[in-house]
Amino acid sequence: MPSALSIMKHPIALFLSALMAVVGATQIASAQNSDAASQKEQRIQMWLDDQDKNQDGKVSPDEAIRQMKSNFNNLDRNQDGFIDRAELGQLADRLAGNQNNR
Ligand SMILES: [Ca+2]
Ligand SMILES: [Ca+2]
Repeated sequence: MPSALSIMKHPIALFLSALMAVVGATQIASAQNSDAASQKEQRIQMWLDDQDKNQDGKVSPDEAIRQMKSNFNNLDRNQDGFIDRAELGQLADRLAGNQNNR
C-alpha cells in the first residue's frame, strides 16, 4: 500500500499540483484586475461621500475641496458646472495610470 509521500511523488500528482499552481496564478491575476475596477469604484464613492454634500451624484464647485476644487475646470470635461461620476472615473483612471508609470 503506497504511503502519502509516494503518492505525492507520482508524476500525475506532480502534474496536478503544477496545474493547480497555474490555475491559482490565473485566479490571482483576474482578482487583481477586478481589484483595479473596484478600487476605481471605491475611489469615486469616496470622493462622492466626501464632497457630494447634497448627494445628487456629482460635485459642484462649492462642494469641491482641495485638488478637486483647484482643478475643477479641468475635471469638468463637459463644462456643465459639475464633476459627475464619469468625470470622477476619468480622474481615477488617470491617478491609477500615474501609479502604474511609477
Ligand atoms: Ca452635489
Ligand atoms: Ca461635468
